Amino acid sequence: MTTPVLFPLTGKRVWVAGHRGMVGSAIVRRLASEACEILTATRAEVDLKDPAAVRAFVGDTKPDAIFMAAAKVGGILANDTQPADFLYDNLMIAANVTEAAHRHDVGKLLFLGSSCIYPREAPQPIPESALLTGPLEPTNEWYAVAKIAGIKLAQAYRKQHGRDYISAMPTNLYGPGDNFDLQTSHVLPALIRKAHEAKAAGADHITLWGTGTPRREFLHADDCADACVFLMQRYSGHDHVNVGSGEDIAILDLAKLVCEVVGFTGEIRTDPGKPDGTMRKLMSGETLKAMGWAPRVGLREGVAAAHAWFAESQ
Ligand code: GFB
Repeated sequence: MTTPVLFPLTGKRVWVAGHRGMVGSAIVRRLASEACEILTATRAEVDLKDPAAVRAFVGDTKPDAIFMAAAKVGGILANDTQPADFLYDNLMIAANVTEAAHRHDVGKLLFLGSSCIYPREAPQPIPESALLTGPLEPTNEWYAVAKIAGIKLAQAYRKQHGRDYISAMPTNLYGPGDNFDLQTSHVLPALIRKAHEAKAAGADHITLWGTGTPRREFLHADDCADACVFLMQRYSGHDHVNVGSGEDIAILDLAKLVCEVVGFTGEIRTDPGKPDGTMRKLMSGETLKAMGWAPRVGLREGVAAAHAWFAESQ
């Protein structure tokens, strides 16, 4: 049975912070089927790292609800090489938006985190209760610490001020509008690009980073957006909620799937000189499943759609 709606979006003014990003744009697409007014601001209009600018925007536009989809994001290498940016930018964004929401009486806020908040050696599948039970994965601890602070901000404003601020923790996401830059992207867009370009160039191989043995769970951005809208409407609680697909795959098997979808038949090589990161981070999706939510986009279908989007954008 699906959990009832506690916070209807009908007639509400809803700010999607980060509406140009992959997740933010998916939330905007998803909200098109709700009778709400969508508010957006570009980075040039409001710098989310500037407290006064965020406060002024929220005061002027008076949203009823905020989806916090804005973040500095990137793959394993970007996280590992720009720790100050990943920590500072994400801390500032979380703190500024949450504080401005409280000051201007925004009724509901959903903060979006990441599965990297969990300890490196967390039990698999990872329950929400594993948060802060052990050391983090070093390649992304800076981003993880900022995202943990975002969860704690939502909980603190709930506890001290009675605010209905909640958090969702999505797994590794992919989809249209993803970052396909090979140095800074996540693995899935990187593999799509590598296979696509190798096929076009008639190359005989592509090379993965790391050993290919780590496992990752992937969720399409449209499923993530649907889960965020679901939680915004139907969840009110202190604890963050995992948002995943419930299945993971080894990176080498993912590469094979991508090559099949793209039509690249060459060799797949590995590069153990590049970091593997955490070996596994499959989340438990039981909380959200028990509320009546399920993902819709299968991995092969989603990869094909992401590849089509990439090919068209070239
Ligand atoms: O997606 P990814 O960069 O991030 O890497 P994480 C996942 C796995 O894919 C790692 C391997 O084991 C990589 O070594 N991989 C293989 C590749 N080939 C490639 C490639 O060409 N590019 C990339 N990027 N990876 C991120 C965190 O961790 O996940 C962030 O750094 C965030 O903080 C995000 O949480 C969701 O899954 O390791």
